[in-house]
Amino acid sequence: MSRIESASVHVTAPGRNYVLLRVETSDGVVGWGDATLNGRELAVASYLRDHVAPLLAGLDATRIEDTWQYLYRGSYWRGGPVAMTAIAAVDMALWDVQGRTLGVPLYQLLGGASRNGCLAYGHATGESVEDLIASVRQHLADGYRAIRVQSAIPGMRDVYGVPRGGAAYEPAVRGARPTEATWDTGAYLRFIPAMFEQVRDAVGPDVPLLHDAHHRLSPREASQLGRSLEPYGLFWLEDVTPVEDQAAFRQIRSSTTVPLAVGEIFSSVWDCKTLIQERLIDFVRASVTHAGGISHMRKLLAFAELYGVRSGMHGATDISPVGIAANLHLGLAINNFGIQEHMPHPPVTSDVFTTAYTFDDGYLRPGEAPGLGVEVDLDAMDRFEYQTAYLPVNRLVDGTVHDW
Ligand code: GCO
Ligand code: MG
Repeated sequence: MSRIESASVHVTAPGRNYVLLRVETSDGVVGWGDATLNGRELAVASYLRDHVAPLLAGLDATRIEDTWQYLYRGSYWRGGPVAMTAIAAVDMALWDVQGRTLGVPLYQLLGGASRNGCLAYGHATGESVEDLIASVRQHLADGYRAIRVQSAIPGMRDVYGVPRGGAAYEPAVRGARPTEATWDTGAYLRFIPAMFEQVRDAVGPDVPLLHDAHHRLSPREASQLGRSLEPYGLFWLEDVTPVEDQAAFRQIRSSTTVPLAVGEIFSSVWDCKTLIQERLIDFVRASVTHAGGISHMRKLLAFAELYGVRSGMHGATDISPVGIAANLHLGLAINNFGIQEHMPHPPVTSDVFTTAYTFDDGYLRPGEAPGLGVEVDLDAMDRFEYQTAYLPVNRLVDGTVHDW
C-alpha cells in the first residue's frame, strides 16, 4: 500500500504569491496541490502547515475521498475559503499522485475526455473604447474564440480589469496595505451599454463577448444593466451583485434574459445550491483551487448538470498553474463544461512551473503527462520570496466602503 510519507507547504512568488502543497508517498511518488488564496495566502499556508500536514503522514495515499471527508467533517468547522482551499490542495495532490502512479493523465481517471479541448476566453482591455477594440482584434488574431471586454470608465480613476499603460492586469498590489479605488455606479451603468454597442459594431455579431461587473451592483441595478445589454448578445455577464444573497438572483433572473455567471468566490456547493436548483444562473465560476478540489468540484458540477448549469471555472493568474491544470482535466472530462477563463501567467512563472497544458486555436488542453501534468521546481521556488500583497479596497465617491 502506498502511504503518505510527507506533506510540505511551499510559499513562492514568481511574478505573484503562490502557496503549494507537496505530497510524497512511501513509493517516492510526488503530487502537487494549489493552495493560493489571493491576499490571504499565509492563512491557508498556516492551516495546512499547522493543522493538516501533520495529520496526513501515514494515511493511505489512494484513499482520496476518505481523506477529503476526514479533513472536512473531521475539523468540525465547515466550509469557508481558507479551509476549502487547504482541503482542495490536499485533494489535488492526491489525485496527482494517483495519476502519476498509474501513468495516466488525470482526466482519464475522471471518465476520459468529453471534448477535444476546453474553449477558453481571454481578457481584452482598453483605457478607451478604441484601445479596447484594438485589444479584441489582437485576441482574435491570437486565436481566441471568446473574449471578455473591460474598459476604463470616463471620469473614474481605477477600474476593475483595466491595467494602466498597457501593463498586464494583476489586481493584487504589493505593499503593506491595500490600495484604494473609487467607484461610481451611475457612471458605470451609463457607459457600459455604449461600450458594448461600439465593440459589437466593430467585431460583428459572431464573437462571443463576456463582461465582469465584479460584485458592485444592487439587484435592481444589475437588472437594469442586464436589460440594457440584451441587444449585444453576451456570452455571459459575470458577478453582477455580491453573491452571499442567493435569493437576490430571483429578482435579476426574472428581469433580464442576459446569461449570468457567478461564483469565483464560492467555496462549496452550499454557496450555490439555490442558484443552481432554481436555475438562477447559467454558468458557475467555482474553481478546483477554491472549492474543495477535484473531489468536491466534481460533485458540484454533477449537481449543476442536473439543472443545465455549465462550468466557467475561475482561471485568473492568482490560481497557480497546478490549479489551472486541475480545472482543465476536470473541464475536459465533464459533460456540462461551458468555458474556461484563460489569463496567461507571465513568463517568469515558468521559472518554477513547467506545464503539460497548452493553449492553441482558442482551446486549452491539459496534455497527456501523468497526473496533473505540472512539474514544480523546488530549488527555483526559493528564489522568489513572498511579499505581502492585497486586492484593492473600493470606496464610493463620498468615501463609503463598497464591494470591490
Ligand atoms: C476574474 C476575477 C479576477 C479576480 C481575482 C481575485 O474574473 O478573473 O474577477 O480578476 O478579481 O482573481 O483574486
Ligand atoms: Mg470575475
